[in-house]
Amino acid sequence: MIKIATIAGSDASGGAGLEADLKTFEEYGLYGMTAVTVIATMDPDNNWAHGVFPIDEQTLKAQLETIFKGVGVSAAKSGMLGTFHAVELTREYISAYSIKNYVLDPVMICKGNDEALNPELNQAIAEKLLPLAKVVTPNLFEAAQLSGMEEIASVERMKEAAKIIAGRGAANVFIKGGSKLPNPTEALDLLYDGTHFELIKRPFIKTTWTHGAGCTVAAAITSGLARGLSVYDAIVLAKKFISQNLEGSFPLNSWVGPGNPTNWRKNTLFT
Ligand code: PXL
Repeated sequence: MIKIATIAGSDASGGAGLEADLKTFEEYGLYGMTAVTVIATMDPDNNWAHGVFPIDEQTLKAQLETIFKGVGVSAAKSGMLGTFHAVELTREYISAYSIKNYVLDPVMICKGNDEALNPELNQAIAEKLLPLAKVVTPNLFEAAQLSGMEEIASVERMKEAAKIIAGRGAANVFIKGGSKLPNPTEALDLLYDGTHFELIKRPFIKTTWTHGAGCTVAAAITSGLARGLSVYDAIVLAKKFISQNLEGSFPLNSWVGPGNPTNWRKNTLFT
């Protein structure tokens, strides 16, 4: 059995965070493990406002010992880290256990917020984790934060940002254009491997709420790498997976709707 881990927040509503990661690992036929960094909750009496409850350093370290020392993994990803000690411990374990297939999802905002949760934490993520990342998966906002650029709203600007982020140490930079680019009928993402740019296009799937798509894409890329795919092939497969996931998205309540990680089974993802 191929083993894989996520160092990420728990989303009590189940659509994002490590819950999305685990569901994705499962669909790829892998054995998933989790180190919980924060617990995110949503308040049904206050417009689904997010609460974030950090896990203390000792408890996080004990989880990482279990996973990396106690079991071992073929690949790992990190998502919402939330604290400086989570950034530092992630750096420590990914490097001490020489995890080559490490995917950094630099989660800086939750859907709907355009403010970085903590700019200093984002800088720590850039400095300590980019040099370890086989792939980093920022959206346009996160790419601006990681590159120090202002607004990114064109493919040319995405390329500029990708070069800067690669210069900060990431082996491959995968910037998700999403719905914020001028032509919203197309989901346009950019992969830069330090030498070549590759534009990856798929039809844009319009959903009402989608929640957890970024987590799912990064988890799917990590899963592909764990299975031995190249970075490019892992990304192309992850894009198929997220398209089918989003085609099956559904409402949880009037605020939020996750994707459906099992939806690909109805189609032919792996053919
Ligand atoms: O989608 C970003 C995200 C990541 N991780 C956790 C979250 C969210 C958004 O809600 O709760 C734990």
